Amino acid sequence: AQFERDPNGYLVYCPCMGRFGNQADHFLGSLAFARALNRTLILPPWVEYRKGELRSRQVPFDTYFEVEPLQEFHRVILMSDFMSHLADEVWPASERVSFCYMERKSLQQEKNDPNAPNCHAKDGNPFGPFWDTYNIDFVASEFYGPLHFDVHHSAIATKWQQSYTADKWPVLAFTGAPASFPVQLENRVLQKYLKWSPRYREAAREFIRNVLPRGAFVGLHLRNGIDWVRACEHIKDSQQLFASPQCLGYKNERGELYTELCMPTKEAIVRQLKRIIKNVRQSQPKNEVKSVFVASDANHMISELSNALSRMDISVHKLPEDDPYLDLAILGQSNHFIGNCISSYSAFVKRERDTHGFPSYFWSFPKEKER
Ligand code: GFB
Repeated sequence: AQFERDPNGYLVYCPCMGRFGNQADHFLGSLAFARALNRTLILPPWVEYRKGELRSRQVPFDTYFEVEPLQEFHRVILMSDFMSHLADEVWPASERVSFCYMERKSLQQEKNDPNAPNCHAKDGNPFGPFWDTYNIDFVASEFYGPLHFDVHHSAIATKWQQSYTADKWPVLAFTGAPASFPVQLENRVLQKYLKWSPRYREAAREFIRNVLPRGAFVGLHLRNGIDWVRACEHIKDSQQLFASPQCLGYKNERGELYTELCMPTKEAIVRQLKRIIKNVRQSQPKNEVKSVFVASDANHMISELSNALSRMDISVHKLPEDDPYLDLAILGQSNHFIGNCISSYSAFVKRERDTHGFPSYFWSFPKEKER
């Protein structure tokens, strides 16, 4: 049978924190966690937010990524497949328990609420819409603290298995991802099992072939929307911010945070891009850079970059319509990539490129003075 029950049990979670980059970090950690517990990972849909919409949208996992390559690493099943073919038998509605570390207060809850502590797994957006997508309601809550998810540095997986055996707890359903953000160093390599779906692979290939001029191209990620400007203010009082360990190291062994790492100036962007293009001209004269592809959430700087590069005969491009996933797929294929060290969206591209041995750089890194 195609959908045979896994006697070792299942694990499911809501990617309830952040947008795609955050969810991807969490996915890699959850995959490692499911494998350490030897439970099948139920592949959740990606949670997306559209302007003007009150409820998140749930996009099936395989819209963007293939399921099969993941099987090489560990057993996985699409959430829709699990719910329609296995849930009745494995996880009947009367036995659905939500897992959280400790009590989560409901948004409406009074201070001295007489009700028993609860995970309130469906409280608010995206929590409610996520589980509603599959008509899942919870009948009880389970607090798993002080267990945690760091399966690489402790025997915690065994403790999970002892506390929650598969026969008594066939499905562990987590309120949030059983993983850390940013992704643990040890789990970065799991990126190699995330392969773009044929639709995105094809779309990226077509754009590169039909729109970009023949020859090498540099991919840029410019993260500069208003949410980002605000987020960058936290640089001042943090050791790490979002994906910063990808360039500074997980223990800041390659330096401390500084503002330009988060918000490079326009001048610095142009300077660094030109320098990289010149370096490529010298080191790889046969594979000259002919164009630049810009991905951005806000300002693509198309005219500034076009002006700066016109004398080098290099054209600057972006997608005709906003598509965060196609942007990612194209950046992954560029000959050279410059991303934002703090952004987990850039981090996705960097990890994917690392699996292919493609070169990547970060804006304003290393720090100007130290270069
Ligand atoms: O992916 P994400 O968690 O990365 O969130 P960061 C940024 C979102 O902005 C992406 C859009 O999922 C996209 O929807 N976006 C960013 C882009 N860059 C691009 C781009 O080049 N092209 C397109 N089309 N869309 C942080 C979060 O975002 O932002 C934090 O990690 C926090 O949780 C902070 O919310 C403000 O890591 O960049």
